[in-house]
Amino acid sequence: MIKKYMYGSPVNTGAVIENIELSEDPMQYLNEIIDKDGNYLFTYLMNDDDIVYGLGEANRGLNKRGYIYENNCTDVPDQTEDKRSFYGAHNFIVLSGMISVGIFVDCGAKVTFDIGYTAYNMLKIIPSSPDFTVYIIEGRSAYDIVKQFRGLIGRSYIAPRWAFGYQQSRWSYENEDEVRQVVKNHRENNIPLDAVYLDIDYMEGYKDFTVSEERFPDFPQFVQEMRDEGIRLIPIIDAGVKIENGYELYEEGRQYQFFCKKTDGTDFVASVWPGRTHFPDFLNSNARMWFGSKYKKLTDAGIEGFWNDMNEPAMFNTPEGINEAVETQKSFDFSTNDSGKFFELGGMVTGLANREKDYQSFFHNMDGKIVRHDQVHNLYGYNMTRAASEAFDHISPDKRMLLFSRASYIGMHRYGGIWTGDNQSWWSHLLLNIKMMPSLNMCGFLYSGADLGGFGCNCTRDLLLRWLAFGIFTPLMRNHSAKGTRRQECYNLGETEEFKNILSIRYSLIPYLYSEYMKACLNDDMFFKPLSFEYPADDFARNIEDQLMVGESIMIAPVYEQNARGRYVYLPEDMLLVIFKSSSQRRFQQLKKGLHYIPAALDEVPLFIRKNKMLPLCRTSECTDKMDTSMFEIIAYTSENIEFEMYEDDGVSKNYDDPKNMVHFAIRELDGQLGAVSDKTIVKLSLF
Ligand code: MIG
Repeated sequence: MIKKYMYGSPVNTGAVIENIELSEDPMQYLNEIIDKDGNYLFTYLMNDDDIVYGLGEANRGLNKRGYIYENNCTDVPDQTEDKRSFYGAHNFIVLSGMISVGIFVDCGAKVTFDIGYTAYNMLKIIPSSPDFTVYIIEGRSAYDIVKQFRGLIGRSYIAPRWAFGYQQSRWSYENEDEVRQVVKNHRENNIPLDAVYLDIDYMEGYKDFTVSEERFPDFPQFVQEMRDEGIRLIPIIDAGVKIENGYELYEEGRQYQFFCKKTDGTDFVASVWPGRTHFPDFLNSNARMWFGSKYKKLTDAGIEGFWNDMNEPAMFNTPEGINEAVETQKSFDFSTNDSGKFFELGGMVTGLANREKDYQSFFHNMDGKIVRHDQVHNLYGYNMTRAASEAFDHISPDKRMLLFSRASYIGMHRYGGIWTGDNQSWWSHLLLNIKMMPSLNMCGFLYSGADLGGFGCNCTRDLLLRWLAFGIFTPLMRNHSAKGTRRQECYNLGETEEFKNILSIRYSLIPYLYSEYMKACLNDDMFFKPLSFEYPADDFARNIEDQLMVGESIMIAPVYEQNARGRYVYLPEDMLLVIFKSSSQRRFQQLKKGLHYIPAALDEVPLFIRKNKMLPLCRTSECTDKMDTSMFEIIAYTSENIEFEMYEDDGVSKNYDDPKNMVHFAIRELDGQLGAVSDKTIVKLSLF
């Protein structure tokens, strides 16, 4: 049951696809308060054991209680525990306790969720704009509410199957030879690999949709050379367009008036990587179409995937900000050395990037309606990604493209995935990654992942091993790191054998992971679920945040602490423990419901098969192009007849609803003995 309430005159964010009538009932659950300035505030008194799920890409735990979140797309290169804003703004929460209710605040401006920060039992929702829509979702359980919400916002973006392969990135692989070397090192060490990323240095002067001729003399030819190796190249696209006479994008954007404007009608200027730039008005449908069409320059060269960056939008500074800082500096008098002024001066310089004041100084033309940026700030990266996605519908109508973004808002989940931005090579960020994945799924972001190994800081071998051991379960599995940090490719952190083994597990799991991902996309379901969604009556499972359900058959419990040789794992039912050392080396143990200490060496990946479930595995391969999915091995934990429907298609076309896409696996009693039955060849059955 979904009820809709409108306040002021909100712009259409496009987050919701279902047409829902405005409710005439008074709003239940939330108290509505209007302060003396006319601002809205909604409150709810939580019970001591209520859990609050949701918020997608946000800081802290799976249970969002105990902190305050300011949903305002922000470039946050330093994701410490105190941060309130991340790159995405996903305003959906589910209160789960005696009462289960979902709340979605559809608003392009900042929305604050104070979830027991000011007072432990008080939930406060504070939209920063008077124009927004609230959806209240009632349901049987938190999980049921999430599914209804997902129906409301529409089918999630579907990535090609090759995007489930392992992907290697670095800021930046600077030229052809460096990319070749990366591929060669993986292949020579038998470390599987499907894609290599091109970060900003592949461009000519950081100009979008250009390729440096010096670094990539024959780009289409090079793209083909890599394709022949089973490798896709994934270039980055930044939001800002370089101001440079003669540069096509700049000239056209000016001519068609497609850049964001200031009050005086001139194009807004900020500096980012290319130097002085203009920002395309992605909230304008013509500008979207125009910018989107430019991706063709790279798809024509054979490119099949992109990542959209800096689209919060991030900015280093603006001329206005610099002027203010300079004036403050001039007024600083050393003879009095006023300390107040001194700190103001410092703050002005460090505060030049991503200033709220700058976000309030430019405007969008939303197809005729002029809107100040801060009122729709959270829709910017979303619409950049939408521009690309809608263009792909024309450029390659029958073939899926890989596309993901840094900034996002609910609604963007239909157009692309996300990566979670600049984390650090910290153990705490591995744990954050684990806790964030189910929250992202609740908000529709299924194709997602973090920079494995951590973006900033220097990664260590053990951290990368453990992070990959979790990453083999995330749809986007990409190792990425920042300029200036220690080289983080598997072959740069000592012996390669263990890395190769861990990645071999990923490749043998791809048919299962892809199936469960596709089923989640097609049924508005989740790929990663908190335990409480599967075992709602289990009070112990309810509070577990470091174990996740992955698809219908398995549970994972990653090790995320340095020097740990294993960890405690709670089993909400009897399960079969499988400890993988590689795709083909594994140990099994049947375990009873309850708490267990599970040893897991640095190069081991434990997973748990649920009672009466099975896991199909194929043979590992060096890239997805070479996967053989005609033969399977089945690990099953059952003493009864069971079935598993595996979704499988060609991985690139869009024929999702073809009944032939369901592959049938069954464990059945034949002649008094359980055996495996399938349309596929079963090479081995491990039955417990
Ligand atoms: O200001 O393109 O989050 O993944 O490597 C940094 C360089 C810009 C931020 C992205 C990161 C990327 C980096 N970018």
